[in-house]
Amino acid sequence: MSVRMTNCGPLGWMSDKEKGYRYEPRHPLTGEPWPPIPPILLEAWERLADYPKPPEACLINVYGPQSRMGLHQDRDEKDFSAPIVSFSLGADCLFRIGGAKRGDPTISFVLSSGDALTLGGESRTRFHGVDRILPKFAANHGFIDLPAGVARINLTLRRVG
Ligand SMILES: O=C(O)CCC(=O)C(=O)O
Ligand SMILES: [Mn+2]
Repeated sequence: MSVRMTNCGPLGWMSDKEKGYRYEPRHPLTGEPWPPIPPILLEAWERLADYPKPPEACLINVYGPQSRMGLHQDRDEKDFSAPIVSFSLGADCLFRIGGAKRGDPTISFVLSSGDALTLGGESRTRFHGVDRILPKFAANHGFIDLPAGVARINLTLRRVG
């Protein structure tokens, strides 16, 4: 996978050969609980999610300049009534979103650092992905100081259900 992942929050999304994709309360290597979700993200969820309970997971996707994420649906959560709230940091990317079926028409648009995107209601299970990181700011993302080799970070707040 070209995107590296980690988590914060009570549950973290992970995968291994034995059990596949799932949410787990602990880091698979350290056995430690994931760190808490930063208060600023919980506050953003309260403003954007229109959902009465706090997020249970924050998946952190770490993109290099060449990383991409294929078209997929987020379906490992039981509770589709809660939205997924996504935040972008660092380099711009070309984000693609379609319909409920893989073959449905898609549109693409740029997500920039500081953008928030909510997938809720009938859009909760739309196919979506990241076509590519845009070269502008991919190597030098200006005001945001990311580690070497990291172009973009995406944070998604989720209810697992
Ligand atoms: O990086 C993004 O903007 C999308 C991430 C995503 O779709 C996911 O983590 O399921
Ligand atoms: Mn997704």
